[in-house]
Amino acid sequence: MDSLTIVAPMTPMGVSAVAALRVSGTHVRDVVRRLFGARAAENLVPRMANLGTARDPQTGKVLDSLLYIYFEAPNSYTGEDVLEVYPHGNPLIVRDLLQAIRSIEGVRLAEPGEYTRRAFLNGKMDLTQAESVADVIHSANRAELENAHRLLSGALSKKIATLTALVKDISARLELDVDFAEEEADPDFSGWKQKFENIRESIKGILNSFRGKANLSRLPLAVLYGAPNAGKSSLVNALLGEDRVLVSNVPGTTRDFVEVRLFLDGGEIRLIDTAGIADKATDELDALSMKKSREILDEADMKILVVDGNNSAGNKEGVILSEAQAESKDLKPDFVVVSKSDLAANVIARSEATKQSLDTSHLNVSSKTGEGLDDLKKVMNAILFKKSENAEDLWITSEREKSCLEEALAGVDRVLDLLEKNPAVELLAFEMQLVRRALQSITGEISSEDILQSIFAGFCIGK
Ligand SMILES: Nc1nc2c(ncn2[C@@H]2O[C@H](COP(=O)(O)OP(=O)(O)OP(=O)(O)O)[C@@H](O)[C@H]2O)c(=O)[nH]1
Ligand SMILES: [Mg+2]
Repeated sequence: MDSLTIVAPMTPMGVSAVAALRVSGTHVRDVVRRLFGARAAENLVPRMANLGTARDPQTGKVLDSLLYIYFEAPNSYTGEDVLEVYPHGNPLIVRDLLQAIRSIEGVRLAEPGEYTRRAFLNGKMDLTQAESVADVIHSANRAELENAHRLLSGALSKKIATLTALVKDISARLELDVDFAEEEADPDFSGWKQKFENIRESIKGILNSFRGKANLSRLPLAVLYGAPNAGKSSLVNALLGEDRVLVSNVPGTTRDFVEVRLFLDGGEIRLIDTAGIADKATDELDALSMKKSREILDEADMKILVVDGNNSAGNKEGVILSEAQAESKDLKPDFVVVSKSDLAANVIARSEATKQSLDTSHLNVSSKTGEGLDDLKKVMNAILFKKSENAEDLWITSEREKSCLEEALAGVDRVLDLLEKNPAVELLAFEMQLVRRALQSITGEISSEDILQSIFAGFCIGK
């Protein structure tokens, strides 16, 4: 990869109040001069917001009046000279501005992840941090995001550095032993074994924390199901706070399942409204709808059974809930919503037992008055975003880091195996070196062009 100055938009190409572009490299001052004039370039103060009029360097045409900030190397994201410009968020302006900057000699469009790649190459962050930048951007829930922030702040780097130092220290002593090997008849390995066992445990601990990204970015899925007319679609609308799905007093209104996105405290979820499931299908289409409802329930992380609170003989809590039980014999719900609590002038809506909501397995809800909706969201949040036991938990998400750790672990296993056999010290030293190199490649102390290429190719443009 060359060392030209790079430019890219940092924000998506759409209409917004403000957009942002970033330029990084040795030609940044030149870019300021060509866009904003010689005076602007001379008066450039690092880290100060400037208001200016950007003009096309070729034609002199005004592109936009905007804010820009200059960061002087090495005090910038990439460690190079950086210019950030904040035009109005009109895609036409962003394109023209991008074109104008690209046309300046020595400047080209940035590749995906190239800013972060340069930040790594200039020692601004190590590889575990660079990889976590993508996690910070793409985390789909709060727990993931918090972990990504811990990785970005170097929590894993620290663990790996401690391990590497330990391995280095033992290696150094081994090499000393290799030098004096002739004098010593039988080196004593007993103390070392424990040290390696400890290193093995630490590596295994980090390895076991691995959670694949594919799994991480999947949004949790809640599915509403129940008898026709129970009030499922009304509940979706009430949870969203808008009339998104069709509601009517005709049973069988919802035929195909409808999916919406809902924001809970812990993050975004998928919420699916299904066709009512009756004992008997009224026609072929009805049978098909019910089959689909059952299929989607198989994928659910949380099955919410909606029972009609206004449609039960006697309206007794016991009756409604036993109905729910009968209904759910083959589809065990994770939670039961008793709907239409505004209508049910009944025991269940007034019952103290059901009002202590959160720790019970059912809740009275009215889509009309909003009763119980907040509590329902809390329950959904608790079930769909299970809190990790320890707020300080750290897990790795990178396949690359995982395979480096596996390599290190295999090396330590070989060392432990050798130690059993009273080996030649040279052999031990050799294996230790492999372990050290595997650890060093996690943080990128050792890296190759191929590795960097594969890491940063997955980033977005402008990051
Ligand atoms: N008063 C009152 N009526 C409700 C409430 N929720 C739903 N309803 C009414 O109950 C009827 C059925 O509501 P829907 O939301 O369409 O029921 P559904 O479970 O989606 O029904 P299907 O799609 O046919 O399975 C409609 O007439 C709604 O207006 C509520 O909380 N209070
Ligand atoms: Mg419906």
